[in-house]
Amino acid sequence: MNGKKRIIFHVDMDHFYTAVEERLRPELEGKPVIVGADPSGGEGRGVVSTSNYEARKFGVRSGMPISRAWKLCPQGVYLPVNMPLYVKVSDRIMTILREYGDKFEQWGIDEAFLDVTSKVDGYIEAEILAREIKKHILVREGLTCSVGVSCNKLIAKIASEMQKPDGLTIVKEENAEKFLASLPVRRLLWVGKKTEAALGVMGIATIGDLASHDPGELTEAFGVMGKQLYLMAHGIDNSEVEERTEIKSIGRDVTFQEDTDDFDFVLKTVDDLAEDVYNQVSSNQFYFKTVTIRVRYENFETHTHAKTLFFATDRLLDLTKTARGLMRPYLRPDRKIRLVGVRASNLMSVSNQKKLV
Ligand code: TTP
Ligand code: MG
Repeated sequence: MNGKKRIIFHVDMDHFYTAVEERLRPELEGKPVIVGADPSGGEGRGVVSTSNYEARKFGVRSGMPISRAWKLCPQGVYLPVNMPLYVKVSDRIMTILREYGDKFEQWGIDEAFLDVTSKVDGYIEAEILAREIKKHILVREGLTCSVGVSCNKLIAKIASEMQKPDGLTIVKEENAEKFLASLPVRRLLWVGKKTEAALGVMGIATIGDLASHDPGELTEAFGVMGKQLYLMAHGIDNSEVEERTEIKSIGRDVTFQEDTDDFDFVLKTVDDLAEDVYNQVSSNQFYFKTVTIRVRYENFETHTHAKTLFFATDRLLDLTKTARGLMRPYLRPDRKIRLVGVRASNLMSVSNQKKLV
């Protein structure tokens, strides 16, 4: 730690699915647009995925039954969900955003956190950088987003919701508690309907109410979560911005019916496991870079051994050859094997990989 105060951005695209559709169909301009299930003239089942801000004026909201949306806004333009399109646009936006942060964390299809601490000196520079990011996305993708800027993820996320659409909200650390105080508790991450109701019973409606409540009583009512709620209400959140791929690795292992020293059989099993792993890796459209094997001997002594390749690959042969190579030193005439496993990690999605080329 260098002691420098962190500066964190939260970027959230405005009415994402409908915005992407509108960008492709200029004739939708100014109309209420709803993406979701087929309304079938008001008889449709399923829900609204999202609606643009014109449709929101009629009360249409994400998660609402599509039949209800139809009642509220029969004149709206209803479009089906085109997930591959939104994923493609999302990937491009995330590639833009990633460049701006020391650290980057995607959070859902249209949101990300950036830690920009080393990129800016203070909040004036942070504002300039946030405007630059907003402009970059607008010029490249024709889409607007809302940005929250603060000293941690919690406040940055709440800030980004404050002035949607096309917003920019900066909350300095010294103003954080005051900023939070009047907001409903529901705005805090992790506070769902149930917690909101339980807090309501205790007379807690706003984040300010929560902050001034007796922390002991909160812990009594909610356990560890109570302490967390109390800290959040005071604007305290030390969690890091950290990149995560949802699936970190894909692996398979097998315990033999009988411990074996038939090493041809062991290697054949490694090939089979590698093929299983490969099928799952490729059906998720991943490239992998690291291969790990696991061996358990008859006395349960267990070893893992990994190799990281110089390149990311999506070839079965790279997986089987590497796994076999890693396994060989463990095939010893004096030791029977009980279990073997193969794992691929350091995964990246094919779409990201293509962008690097
Ligand atoms: P959100 O960012 O929550 O919503 P939004 O981008 O449509 O609108 P806002 O301007 O308020 O940010 O979600 C992003 C996308 O995720 C949204 O465009 C559609 C999808 N989504 C659903 O499919 N179902 C849901 O219930 C929600 C909340 C979102
Ligand atoms: Mg959004």
